[in-house]
Amino acid sequence: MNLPKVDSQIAGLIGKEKERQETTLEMIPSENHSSLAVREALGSILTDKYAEGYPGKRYYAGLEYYDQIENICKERARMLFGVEHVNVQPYSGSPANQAVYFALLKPGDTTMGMSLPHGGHLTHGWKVNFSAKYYKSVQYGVKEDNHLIDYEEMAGLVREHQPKLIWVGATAYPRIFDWERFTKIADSIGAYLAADIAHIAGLVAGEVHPSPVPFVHIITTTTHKTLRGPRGGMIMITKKGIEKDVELPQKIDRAIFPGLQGGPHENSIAAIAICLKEASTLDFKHYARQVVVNARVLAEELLRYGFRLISGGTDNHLILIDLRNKGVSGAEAQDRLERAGITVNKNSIPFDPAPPFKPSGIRLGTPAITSRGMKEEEMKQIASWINDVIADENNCEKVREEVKEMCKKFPLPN
Ligand code: DSN
Repeated sequence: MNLPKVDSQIAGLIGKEKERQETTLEMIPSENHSSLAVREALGSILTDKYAEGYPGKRYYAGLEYYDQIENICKERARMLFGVEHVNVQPYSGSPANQAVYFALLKPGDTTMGMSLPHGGHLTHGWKVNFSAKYYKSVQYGVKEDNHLIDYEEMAGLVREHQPKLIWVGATAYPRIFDWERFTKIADSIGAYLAADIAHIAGLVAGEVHPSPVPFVHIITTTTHKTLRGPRGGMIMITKKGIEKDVELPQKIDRAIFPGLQGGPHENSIAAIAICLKEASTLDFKHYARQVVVNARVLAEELLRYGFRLISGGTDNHLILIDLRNKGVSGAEAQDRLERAGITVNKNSIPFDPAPPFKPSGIRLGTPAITSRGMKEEEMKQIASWINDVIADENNCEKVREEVKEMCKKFPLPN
């Protein structure tokens, strides 16, 4: 390793972070442990060049191999998800979504998405985000009694406001999306339907969540969550998308470059290509299945300990706990669990009476711990630790030692 000689300060901090990851349970549902091959590509010489433009149509010389890498990446995404066109240049999920708006709407046009406090994403039209400041945003949500998406209310809002673009996707929704229902609602007014599958991309690739491909026009995703790649983003156009608008691929490509971005991060694109290869294997299908099984077992155990779960459980990789009956805020729970070596995040719950910075819930998930090889037995143990720590903060230190012992048996991938 050269880094310690060049910059011992940064090398030291990276070393400490590695040790933190090795000795704690990463349970933030949007995070994962990437493979060594992915990280080798990220740290490769590909970080050195500009590549503005697209393969075969660049604004810089010397890009023979960059072109090949980007084409391989696009083709792998096309094959894995079964789509017609892919752009792999978005720097991450928010820029990908921004490009969809930029390609399809004019400022002031109406867009619709699930509201952030009900589990949606900032870029789906939440009031502090560009998506609500530059466009007229209408938000749908979940029902108060069962926390499932209120499709009827949404259909009514669609009829009333006639949005040009409708988003489906979430950061804290533990259930399956009914793509068919969304497509009927969007088609009834001729709106573009976009699926943001950032959280569930790995579950879709692993065939444990229904694919939106037959139902939506556009799909955006990050590449670093359940898909287990580097930080990055992709935009995909489906057959249905091309049938609606034959120019959609060009509109999206032009929105990314030159519309919003400059030079793509080709080291990330190479790493995305590797993660897509990994996600095409049978091993990955087993992984995705185990992510869901682990989340379900964890949810069942938490219910046994008297935790209230939003929607009563989970169908995917994440769980949202309403902590109000435990007398502990989301922030306090996040802090206690961190002290115990279990990393989760405080999160608003639907209809949360508490403010967003001190919400009533925590969000946790199984993608990263499943990448370490943990299975049902470990989920039972983790639920018991969570219960101990939320019941009494004096248990944090004891649990911390036990977590360390378990982590030794499940090293990080590679
Ligand atoms: N920040 C991501 C998450 O944690 O879900 C969403 O973009």
